[in-house]
Amino acid sequence: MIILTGEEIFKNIVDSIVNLEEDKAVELANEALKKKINLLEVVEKGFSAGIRKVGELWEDGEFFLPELMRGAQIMQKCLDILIPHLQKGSEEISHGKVVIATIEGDIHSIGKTIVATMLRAYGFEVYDLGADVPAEKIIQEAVEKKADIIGVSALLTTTMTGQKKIIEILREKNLMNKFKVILGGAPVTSAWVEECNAHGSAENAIEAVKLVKSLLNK
Ligand code: B12
Repeated sequence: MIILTGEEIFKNIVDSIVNLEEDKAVELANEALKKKINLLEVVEKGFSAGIRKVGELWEDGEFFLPELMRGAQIMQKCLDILIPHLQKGSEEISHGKVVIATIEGDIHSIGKTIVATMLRAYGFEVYDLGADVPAEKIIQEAVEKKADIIGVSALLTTTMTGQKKIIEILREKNLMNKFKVILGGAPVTSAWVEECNAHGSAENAIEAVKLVKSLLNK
């Protein structure tokens, strides 16, 4: 029997996603659980790194859309195994309420789901509205749930404008003082956050937790 270290498992996970090997990816997810490897690292250094590599191969024309979709499917299956364990031991008290969604026109949900999971694990009450959600709906939910934070994900340059729209609507409705709005997704830059007049952005789930904590003084 070969005993793998954490770093070797991360590399094998990346390879299993890039090679679209579902059985192997699932086996490695279970192995990481069994070995009690830091699951956030498993997600970030393993599965997320793998799916981003698939994205690069697709951009370079080495992969086609069905392969990109297959990679995402395998990643989702593995996340379904890991997420309940990431949430285990979550703090019971609520440090604040977060409404999170991927903006209208955009079906990318993987990163947003990881952020929602980590926020829950750190004791925030999270309402995940899913993907392809209209700006008006996100605001309506935030008002109804009396959220402290609105988190908006966008992975496409064409849907990023929806992040700005959220803030424009909040301003029109005089609701800007009720929420902190945070943005995320690969194309989001600090210049974009500034242009939108948002309260911040985060490159990954741990940074998102730190950002939410600092915005709520936790
Ligand atoms: C997987 C994937 C898909 C999957 C999505 C499956 C799913 N259920 O999510 C599928 C196959 C469906 C897909 C479809 C498409 N995709 Co796609 N996809 C990707 C890919 C390879 C990875 C995205 C991902 O899951 N990354 C892993 C996660 C963990 O990272 P993340 O999303 O960045 O999230 C992290 C941070 O950004 C941050 N974060 C994320 N959200 C939030 C929110 C908040 C509030 C905060 C604080 C932080 C935060 O924390 C997360 C955790 O670390 C990217 C490439 C890339 N490098 O991003 C292309 C990519 C985003 N896709 C792209 C494209 C073009 C498409 C399609 C238009 C393709 C097509 N022709 O149909 C469609 C879009 C359809 C639509 N209307 O949305 C382009 C976008 C180009 C652009 N500049 O706009 C990319 C960049 C690929 C490329 N290199 O060209 N895609």
